[in-house]
Amino acid sequence: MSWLWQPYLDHARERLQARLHNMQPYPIPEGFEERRARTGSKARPVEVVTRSWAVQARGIRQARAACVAAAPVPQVLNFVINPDHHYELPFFGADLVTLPGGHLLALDLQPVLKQDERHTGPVRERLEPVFRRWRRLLPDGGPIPTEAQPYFSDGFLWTRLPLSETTLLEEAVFPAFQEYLELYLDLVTAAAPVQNERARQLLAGQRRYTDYRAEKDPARGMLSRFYGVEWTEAYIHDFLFDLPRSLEVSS
Ligand code: DBV
Repeated sequence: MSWLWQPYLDHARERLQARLHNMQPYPIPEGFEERRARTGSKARPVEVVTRSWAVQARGIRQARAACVAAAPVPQVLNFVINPDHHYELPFFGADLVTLPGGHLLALDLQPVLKQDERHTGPVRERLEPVFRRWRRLLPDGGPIPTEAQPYFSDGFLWTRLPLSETTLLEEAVFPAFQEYLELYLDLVTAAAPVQNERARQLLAGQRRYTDYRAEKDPARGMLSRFYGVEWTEAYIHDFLFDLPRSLEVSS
C-alpha cells in the first residue's frame, strides 16, 4: 500500500544508520510489529495497518516509529527518539497525521527539563534559526493545551494543512523534518556522558514526559476503535511510551 509518510521514515532510517554509533535493533514486544483491522462502513470496508519499527544506539535508549496506514486515511507517522538519560539530550518528536479533515503536523526537540537553562539553552540556540525558517512558510496550528506546555520547546513547529496541499509538504514540512532530525543527530554525536546526579535528574524528567505522553496519547481513541482497548493500552505502555521502571534502580 502506498503510504504518504514512507519517504520520511526511509530518510530517518537512513540518517540514523549513517550517523549513529553501534546502532542495533530495539526489541519490539510480540504482537506489536504489525496489526491489521477493518474500518470504514459495511458497504465500503477499508483495511488499516499499524506497523512498528525501533532501534537503539550510543546516546539513544529507543528510537521508534509507529506507522498507521489506510487508503486514503488515516495515515500517521509518529516518530520519537528517546535519549539515554546518561546524556544531556532532548527528545526528538514528530507527529505527522493525515485524517479526513486534513494534515496535522508537529515537530519538536522536546526538553527533558524545560525549566533548566543548562538543558534548554544549547538546544534553543541551534534550533531557533531552523524553527524560524520553516515557521514563516507554515500556518500556525492553533492553541495546544496549557498542561502540554512543559513538554514543548520554543522551537515547536505545529501546523495544520488541507488534504489538497502538496507543495508545502514538499517544500516546507519534509525539509523541516530533515533539518530537525539532522540537528538532533548533531547533538547526539557531540554529547558526552553526564555525572550520576545529573543522570538521575534527567531520568526523573524523562519519567514525567513519558508518563504524560502515555496518559494523553491523542491516538488512543483511534487505535482503540481499530484494535480494542486491551491491545491499545499494552501498545502505549509497553512499546510507544515504555521507559522501563528498572532504570530507576539501576541508574
Ligand atoms: N500521536 C502519538 C502517537 C500517535 C499519534 C503515538 C500512533 O503520540 C497520532 C499514533 N496525533 C495522532 C493522532 C492525532 C494526533 C493529534 C491520530 C489526532 C487525534 C484526533 O484528532 O483524533 C502533537 N498530535 C495531535 C495533537 C497534538 C499532537 C498537539 C492534537 C491533540 C488534540 O487535538 O487533542 N504528539 C503531539 C506532539 C508530539 C506528538 C507535539 C511530538 C512532537 O507526538
